[in-house]
Amino acid sequence: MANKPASGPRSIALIGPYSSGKTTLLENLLSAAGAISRKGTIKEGNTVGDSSPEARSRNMSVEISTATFEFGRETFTILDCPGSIELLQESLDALVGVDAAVVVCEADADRAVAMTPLLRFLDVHKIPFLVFVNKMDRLTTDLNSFVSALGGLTQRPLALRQLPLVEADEVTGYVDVIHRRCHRYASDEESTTIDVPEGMQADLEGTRTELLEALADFDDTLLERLLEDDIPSLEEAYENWNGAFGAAKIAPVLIGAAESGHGVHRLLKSLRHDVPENSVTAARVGLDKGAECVAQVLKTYHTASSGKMSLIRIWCGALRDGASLNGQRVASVNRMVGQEINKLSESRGGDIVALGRMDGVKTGDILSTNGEISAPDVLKVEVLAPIYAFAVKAESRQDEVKLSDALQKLVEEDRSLSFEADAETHQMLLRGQGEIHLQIALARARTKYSLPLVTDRPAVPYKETIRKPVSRIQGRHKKQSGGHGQFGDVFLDIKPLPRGSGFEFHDKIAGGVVPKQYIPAVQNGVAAYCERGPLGFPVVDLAVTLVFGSYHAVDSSELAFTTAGRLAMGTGMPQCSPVLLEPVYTVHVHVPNEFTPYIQRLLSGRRGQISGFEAREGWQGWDSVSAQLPQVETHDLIIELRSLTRGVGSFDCEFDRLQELTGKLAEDVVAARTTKDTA
Ligand SMILES: Nc1nc2c(ncn2[C@@H]2O[C@H](COP(=O)(O)OP(=O)(O)O)[C@@H](O)[C@H]2O)c(=O)[nH]1
Ligand SMILES: [Mg+2]
Repeated sequence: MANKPASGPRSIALIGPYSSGKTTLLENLLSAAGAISRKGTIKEGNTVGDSSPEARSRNMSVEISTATFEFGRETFTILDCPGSIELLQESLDALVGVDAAVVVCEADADRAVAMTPLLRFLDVHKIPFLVFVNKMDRLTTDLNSFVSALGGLTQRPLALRQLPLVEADEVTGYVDVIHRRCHRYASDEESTTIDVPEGMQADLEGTRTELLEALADFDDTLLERLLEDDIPSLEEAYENWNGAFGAAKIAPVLIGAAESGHGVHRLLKSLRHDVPENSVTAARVGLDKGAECVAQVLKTYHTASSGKMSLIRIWCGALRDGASLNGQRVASVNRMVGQEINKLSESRGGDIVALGRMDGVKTGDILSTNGEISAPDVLKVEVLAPIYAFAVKAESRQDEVKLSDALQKLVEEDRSLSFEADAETHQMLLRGQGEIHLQIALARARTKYSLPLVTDRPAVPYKETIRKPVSRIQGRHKKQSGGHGQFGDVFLDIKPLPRGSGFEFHDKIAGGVVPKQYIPAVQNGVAAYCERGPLGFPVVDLAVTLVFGSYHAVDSSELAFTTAGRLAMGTGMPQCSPVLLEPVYTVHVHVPNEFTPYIQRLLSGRRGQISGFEAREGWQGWDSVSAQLPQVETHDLIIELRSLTRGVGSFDCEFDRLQELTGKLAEDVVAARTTKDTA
């Protein structure tokens, strides 16, 4: 094989489930490339990735770490993405900006389904990827069944590029399917070549044929030759391979054990050979033309030492210090390696670099010298809808002002995080993708912004209404304690209205028994009462009619009539058979259809009324189950949903209506409301 000329910088994202070994793999790639001399480990907490205190304390990646290194005269930037499903937004935002992805996973067929959201995203956005099956040192399951389970989740055929060499129940190396060569792993070094064992020959030829057939599926010449038994040469197979990978038509599967460096050197060589260069990727996304510098923001960081940093992918053109992007001067162009930030004087197409202090620039933005280029569809990433929330407030009252500033920064760093004051409960709500996601945000608020927060369960905005009418209820306010007295006297009819009608006030005073100017005051008193009814909640769906009353020429006043109105309500409402109303949401739960029956049980168990289920649009093998679910049951729905569906289930929901709540549940809500008041 002829050596290719050195190409420009290329970038690769490491993605895959939590704990599959991505951060370990990054460390070992850096070591294999000679970029670091001492390898860190997750256990010792000294890897290049995961350098933030939140990551170290949890032993998991909480945000993207980047590392740039040289390998054989070529520059690679690796983005080590967090694997937790709750931190998915980070990975999606970054994936659109890389030349290829490495899906790092363990050979566990049962857990393959957890990778559906990522694989689907790679397919929709036509991003080249290869699979690195890690932890082959723990030979617990069957590689073939895993690969076929994974293959069912992507439109692209998966092709085993290596077969494991098993000696004495251990994977000690691999057979290269294209080269027909066998390699035995040598610790941390390039492997040694040995003869392909006799027993593996048949398997090797079979896998090789499968691979060629997969390639022939979209290459008619190759197909014809295969039909005529004209088997192509190694060079031809190799070239086909490369083009097919870069065009996102096939996904190679490599194996190894990152922790011991096994298969890592081979992976590095594959990346060098197979990952498309900038010109190919930029053409794929349609940003390869013109002399302009065009870039995209993949991630925003707020660092302690250098302030805001926008990690960008340069699609085309060159970028120098002092240039302008979207009308803003670029203050500094930097290389980020873990926590280290180093200034660069220039960068070019294919580079991933961090720009300092670009105010007003957000993750996902397309930046260009003329500021007029908008994102092509393939580069647009949807922001995930929030599915979990905490009510938050500053631990100390003096920090209230700092609160919104810190939350603003957190939200800038992570688009799937949001906060707002709830209009009805007046709580400040921090929303995101799950409990871990929000806990990480809270830990950051505490450490990075010195803002300790306390959390609470979000309150449900219960309401109440009445079921029976009453008439001519009197409210009489009279005070005569020397000087100017107070006098107001009203009679009200109160009656329930249909759900959703709100509050109505009518005036049926005849003969001026309550003078005109006092009527709005009565209405105000009634409305003030309705802010908190007999059960302790805002009252809705009722009509109140002022039917009679009396006044005093000297002592009557607006205030006296407001009080009279409120008194009449206080007397009348408890006689109207008040009832609690709880908000009910329409929810759509999305799961692989093998889980559909569990979800129906889950929703029924949460007082849900299931309205049906159907195939989820655009998601092969998935269902969407629809139901009406009380709001209080949506709060931690995602936690149980994930535990029932290997982490992949999700839902969306919207307010539908208020519904009567009676019995023990209602009593508990009212009791809790009363306790809160007296506490
Ligand atoms: N047995 C074994 N364990 C590994 C291997 N690679 C990583 N690990 C371990 O798997 C755990 C998760 O690794 P990490 O790199 O943090 O995974 P990430 O969440 O994908 O970044 C750590 O305890 C690693 O030591 C491997 O090749 N073999
Ligand atoms: Mg990690």
